Amino acid sequence: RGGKEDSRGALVVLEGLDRCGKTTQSTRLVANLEKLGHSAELWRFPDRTTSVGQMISSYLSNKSQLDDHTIHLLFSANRWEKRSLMESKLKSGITLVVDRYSYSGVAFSSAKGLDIEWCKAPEIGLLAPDLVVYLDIPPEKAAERGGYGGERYEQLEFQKKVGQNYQVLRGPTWKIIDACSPMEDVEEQLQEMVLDCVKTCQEGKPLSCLWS
Ligand code: NYM
Repeated sequence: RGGKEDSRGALVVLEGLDRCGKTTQSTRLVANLEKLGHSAELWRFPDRTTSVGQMISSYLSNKSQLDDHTIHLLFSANRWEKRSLMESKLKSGITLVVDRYSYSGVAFSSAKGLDIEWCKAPEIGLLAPDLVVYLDIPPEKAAERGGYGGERYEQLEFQKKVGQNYQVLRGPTWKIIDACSPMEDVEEQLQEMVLDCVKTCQEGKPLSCLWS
């Protein structure tokens, strides 16, 4: 263990409330990693390009109605359909920066009142991130940022519940960044955390599965 043959890319996940800056930061992070000579890709969930993703997209834009359990399982299926590609990319040395993952799945669905353990169950066996960075922003501040786009869930009261659920999910692989800091400071902190994580994965840290 730790030899060159175990070297792999890192699985880095960015989480946070809607409008916390995840998309901007994950884009910048990937560009910075590439500049430093690392191979990195930006991924996001939901991945709206697949047929499952299109059902999710239509639900989010209120074009279709689905039972809460059903949409939860579709979000999960959307991660499962990408699992093997994710594994092969990581093993080929590519670092994946993922904008939302299982924690969004659990935090948003349980905010509707679904049992948290029930929400976690279909996520068991997906690849566990090496690092989860939570961009922390008070829900009121997020709501002020240019307003919400009008998709389902983009409401203050709902986001408050999501924020509480994220707190319950926080574990040892989580790092918190104050998302109200200037954009450049967030970018710098994030990059430092990620480079550290990329190094341990290059050195052969084994891949593991959720929930661990
Ligand atoms: N969302 C996202 C969920 O409810 N469950 C999930 O598993 C994931 C990945 O979809 N409000 C919610 C969170 C967002 C919405 O995400 C769309 P984005 O990052 O705005 O495309």
